[in-house]
Amino acid sequence: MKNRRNFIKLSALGGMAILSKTGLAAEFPDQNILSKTIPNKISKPIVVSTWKHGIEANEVAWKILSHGGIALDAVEAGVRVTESDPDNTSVGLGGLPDRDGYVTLDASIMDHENNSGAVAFIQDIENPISVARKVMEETQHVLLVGDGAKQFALEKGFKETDLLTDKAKKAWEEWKIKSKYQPVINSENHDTIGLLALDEHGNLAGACTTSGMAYKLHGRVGDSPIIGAGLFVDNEVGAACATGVGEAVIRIAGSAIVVELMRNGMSPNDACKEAVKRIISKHKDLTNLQVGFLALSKNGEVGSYSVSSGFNYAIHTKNENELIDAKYDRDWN
Ligand code: SD4
Repeated sequence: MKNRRNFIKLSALGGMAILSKTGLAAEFPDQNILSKTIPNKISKPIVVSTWKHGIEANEVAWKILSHGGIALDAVEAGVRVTESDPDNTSVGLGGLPDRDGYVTLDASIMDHENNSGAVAFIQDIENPISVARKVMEETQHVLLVGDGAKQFALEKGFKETDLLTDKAKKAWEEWKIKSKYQPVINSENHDTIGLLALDEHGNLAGACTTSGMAYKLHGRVGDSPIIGAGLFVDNEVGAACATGVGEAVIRIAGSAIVVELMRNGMSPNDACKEAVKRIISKHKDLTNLQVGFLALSKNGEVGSYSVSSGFNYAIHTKNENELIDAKYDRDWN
């Protein structure tokens, strides 16, 4: 994974960054690091999202937010860009399949009134986030899975699309030779997009969508469609999303915990760090374990933390849309 991502490595300092109350790093001699530090208070609107593909998603979300649009529309429109990108092998169309060759997608969405919708293990639908929104707005349910989710989508006018691109199929065929058809949980393919927005009206929303762990067992569902695990929004406090090994996130109710810690007074950064520490404390074997949390508070403060180095996120404010390296607990090596 670290080879695929061209992030600016903070080296050993990344895990030890100490921020003062003004958000300025207290003990970094390196000016590049200082210039990458996020100020604590950022005026709304603001949008943040996981990984490098978040830059493009943010652009679309920002167009909505900067014209007075609502956070819910922004988060849906933002992640649809990633879902519809055939070159992105970890979300939506072009996602790497499960070990049997099926592309199965998970997605969830939440608005500022705690309304939530999700789909899991859905196939042949390019934009599961929009299906999740329909579940939220047009049913009494929160989560639809598998064939039922697909049937619902088709009834709502979504069209059936073959999501397995030639590129993804080729990668799967190569994987089958090397892997002896074993499902692997490794450090690859952790590229879910989670996107959180605070609109001009002061309301939060979030969206999370993924093709999940590549070459997973058929039927496996990760954290992304589980409200409170891959995504959580509480308009009184803040929003959080997760990326990485979904099983580890589910075990600690990751995103709900981050929001709850923020409710109890922690900054988004400290809350993400505490959730990461909790994951680390619950896992004896940290080999290849990556989980990253991203959080946005009600007042527009952003924080992030990951188990291992390599996680980054995109943040769009009035000034710019830039990629930031998350702080982390340990280096891959
Ligand atoms: C999952 N959390 O299905 C997702 C994978 C992921 O970035 O985050 N990719 O476990």
